[in-house]
Amino acid sequence: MVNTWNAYQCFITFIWSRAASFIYCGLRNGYGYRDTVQDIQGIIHLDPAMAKEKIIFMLSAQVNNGGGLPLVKFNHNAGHEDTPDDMSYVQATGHPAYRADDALWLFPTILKYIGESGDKEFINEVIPYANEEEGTVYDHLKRAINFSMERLGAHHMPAGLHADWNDCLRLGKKGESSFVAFQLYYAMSVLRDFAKDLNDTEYIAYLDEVQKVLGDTIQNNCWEDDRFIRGFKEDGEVIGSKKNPEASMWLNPQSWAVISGLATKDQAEKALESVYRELNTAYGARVMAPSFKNHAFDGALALLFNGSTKENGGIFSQPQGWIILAESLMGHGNRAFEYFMESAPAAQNDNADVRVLEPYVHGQFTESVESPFEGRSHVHWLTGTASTVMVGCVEGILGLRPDLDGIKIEPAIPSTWNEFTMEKVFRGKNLNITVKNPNGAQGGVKACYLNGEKLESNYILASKLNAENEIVVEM
Ligand code: IFM
Repeated sequence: MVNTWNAYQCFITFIWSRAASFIYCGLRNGYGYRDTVQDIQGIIHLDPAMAKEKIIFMLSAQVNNGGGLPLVKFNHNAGHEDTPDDMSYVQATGHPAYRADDALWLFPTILKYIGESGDKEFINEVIPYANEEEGTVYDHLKRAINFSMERLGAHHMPAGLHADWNDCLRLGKKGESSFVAFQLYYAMSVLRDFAKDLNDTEYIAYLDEVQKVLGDTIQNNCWEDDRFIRGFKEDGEVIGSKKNPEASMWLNPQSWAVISGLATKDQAEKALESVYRELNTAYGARVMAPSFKNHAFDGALALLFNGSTKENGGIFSQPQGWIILAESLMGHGNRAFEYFMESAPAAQNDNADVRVLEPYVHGQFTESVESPFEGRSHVHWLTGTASTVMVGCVEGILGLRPDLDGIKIEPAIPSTWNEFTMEKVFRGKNLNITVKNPNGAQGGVKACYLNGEKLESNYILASKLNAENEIVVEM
C-alpha cells in the first residue's frame, strides 16, 4: 500500500483535488481550500518540487485577512479575486462564508515541505494574496494565525464559523471548535520554529504568550475525565460531553490533542483508550458516537445522514490517518498498525462483496455498526484519506520525521516485527535504514548509528549525511 497504491492515490487526489468527482459533488467550479492543501502532504516526500508549486498556488488563494478562500476557482487570478465578504464571490461559488480551518492546514504542509526539501529560503518567498497585497510565506502564516485569533468565542477558543474540518458542523461565529483550537495550538508551535530560525524574537515572545493562554483555555474548558470535548454551541452548551445522550465521543479531538502536542501523557493515554473502547470497529474508528437521532442541534448537519454513515457516526476514512499518527506518536505500535489494517484496502481483498470498493484504493467513508451494510465503503479515489494515511504510515508507523535541520527516525511498529528495512531519498541523499527490534518493542529507540558511528539520539542532522548512508536503529 505505502509504496505503490497509496502513493498512486495521493498523486491522483493531488492532481484533481475533489474537482473531478461526479460521485462526490457533481461538476464543481474550483478547488476546495482545505482538501487541496491537505492533499499536498501525501506527495511531498515523493516529489517536493511539485508540492512547492501547489503550495505557492494555495498561498496565492489566501485572502489578506489570513483566511483561505473556501473555493479556489479554476481560473484563479491571484491578487484580483473577490472573497466570501463579496456577494459576487458568494454568487459565483455558492460558498457564503469562511471556514475556520482552511488556512491552518498550511502549517503542517509547509513544515513538511521545508523539512523534506531543506528549502529554508522558501519562508522568505513573496507571494500575492488572493484579493490584494503580497507578503512572504512567513507573513502568510502569521496572518493565518491572526485570522483565528480575531475570531475567538466566549471561551477564547477559535470560532467554528461555517465549518471546521467537519463540513457537517456549523458552529457559527459564536460556537467554538476544539479541533480548530488544537490546530491553532499546533500552528503556533510550527511558526515558533520558523521564527527561531529567522531570529524574530518579538514574534517568538508573542507566540509564547498567546499559545500559553490558548493551551490553558483548552485544558480548562475541553478536558472531561477521559476525553476532549468537540466544542461549544452558540448558546455555550458543550458538544461531545460524556453526559450527552448522542455524539458524546468524537475521534478528531482525541487524535489532534496528541498530534498538537497539547495533551499530557496521562490525557493522551486516556483519550486514545476511550477512542478504542467507544469508537473502534472492525473497519476502523467511527468519527463520533452515538450517531445523532433525536438530540441533534441546529448546526449538526450530520443529522441529514442515516446513523453510522458519513459524518453521522460513520467510519470517516480521513481521520484514520490521524489516529494512526497519534497512536504512533505515543509509541503504541500495535494499536497504530491495528488501525492501519482495519482500513487498509489491500487487507480487505477477501471482503470485496462487503466493501464494494477496489481493494487498492481508499474511500471517503465506510458504513458502521448500525447499518445493515456495515463495512460498505463509498466515494473512492478523491479523498483526503490518501494523504493522511500516507502521513500516518510514513511519519507515524515508520517514524520518518524530517524537520528544518534533519530527520528523526522513531518507528512505532507491531511488537512482532523483529526487524525491517527502509530505503529513503532525503534531500538527494540515499538512506538505507535497518530497524532492529530484538526485544519486541512497540516504540522507543535505544540506539541509532549513522555509517557505523553511534549518534547521541535518533535525530540525524542533514549536514552529516553522505551520498549513501547506512543507518541502523535499535528499538
Ligand atoms: O473535510 C471535509 C472535506 O473537505 C470534504 N469531505 C468531507 C470532509 C469531512 O466533512
